Amino acid sequence: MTPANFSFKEYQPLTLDTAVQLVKHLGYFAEDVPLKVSEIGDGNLNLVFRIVHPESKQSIIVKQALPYAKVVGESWPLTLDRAYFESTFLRKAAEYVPDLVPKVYHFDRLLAITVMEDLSSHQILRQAMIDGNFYPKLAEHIGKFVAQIAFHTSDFYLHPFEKKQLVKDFINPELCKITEDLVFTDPFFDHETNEFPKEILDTVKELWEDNELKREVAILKFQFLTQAEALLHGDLHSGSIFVTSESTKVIDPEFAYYGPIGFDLGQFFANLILNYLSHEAHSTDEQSRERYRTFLVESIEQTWLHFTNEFTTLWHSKGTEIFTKVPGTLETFLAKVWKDTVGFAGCEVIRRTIGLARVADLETIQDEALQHQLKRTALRIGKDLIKTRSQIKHVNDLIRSFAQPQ
Ligand code: SR1
Ligand code: MG
Repeated sequence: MTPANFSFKEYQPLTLDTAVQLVKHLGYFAEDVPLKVSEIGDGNLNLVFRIVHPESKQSIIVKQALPYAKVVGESWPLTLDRAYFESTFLRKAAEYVPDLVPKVYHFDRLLAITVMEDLSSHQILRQAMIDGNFYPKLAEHIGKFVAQIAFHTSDFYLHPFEKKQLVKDFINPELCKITEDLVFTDPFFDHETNEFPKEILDTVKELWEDNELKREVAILKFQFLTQAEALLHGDLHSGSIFVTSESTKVIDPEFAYYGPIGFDLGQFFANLILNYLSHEAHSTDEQSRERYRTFLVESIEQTWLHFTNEFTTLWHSKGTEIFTKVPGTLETFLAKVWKDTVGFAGCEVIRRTIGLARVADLETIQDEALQHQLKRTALRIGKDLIKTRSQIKHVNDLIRSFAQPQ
């Protein structure tokens, strides 16, 4: 029975009961079957319900945007439109990389809900990396994911009218503003959203007083604001990736918008770098630490390699823009993407260390002295990536910037 106060015609946050009623109402399960339901959302923003038929084991996910940011509370109102951006991105991505995203079964803009494939056979990459698990296909999958979506939504491939229509469809001002503030602004000033142990205040102050750094961050922020190169996921950190040893699924693209291609790669690399640092604490012995760090370093190398190979193949086989035929144009463009990737990675390393929405990789380290030391190291690495990105020409230079004795 639908409670009298619940209507599928106006927005209301779902409860365990109404989530079940909804999937039955939509016809995914018969009215009379008993279902198991749990709220499993552990992200910063949304409700996520997993609904299972205990006998057949058939299961489904209902994700609903809340009208505020869950990580902060009702004092931070947030548009429900992000559910639209998420489902629209997932459907677009499925045109090019169907195996790398969850299937969307149903979207309702009014209720801000997406009904989608249950991926509970997978694990969130962030925790999986903290646990030291290996994912041999990760680099290939993420390189392919970024290259396929970026190329097929860029001016190198689309007719200019079609591309500009997509740019319009993905004008996502509220979610972009979060990134503009939390990634590109607040961490570089003494702002109330920052949080860090008082023991590292001296290092943080150095960062706030570094005007050369701030001028470079300003350039990166304005690139984020103005360079509509391709459709981006917009929040490609290790909490937005589900993995098994064979499969990778990119989730949570509610921050999707048209931006500089290096932003997605930069966020991904930054989160691998932070995990690399955190293994100073999480690995139990030197040998396993070295082995795991080798995996992380190779994942960065291979992601860039797969990205460039895939992008290059698409450029030559499907490029429609006349300048794709001019020798050297591709190399110049990829060099630009690389430089941006390094700079954006630097910003992400810094924000995940001292800003809002920090990462479990560092936050869960119990040895406080070690945690503080690693946070200082992370700030130094982030700063170097931003300031010296023009000299970091090759993926090996990037690796040298963080994979040296600490
Ligand atoms: C208020 S949202 C905080 C962060 O969570 C999301 O995953 C994004 O990374 C955002 O910056
Ligand atoms: Mg998210």
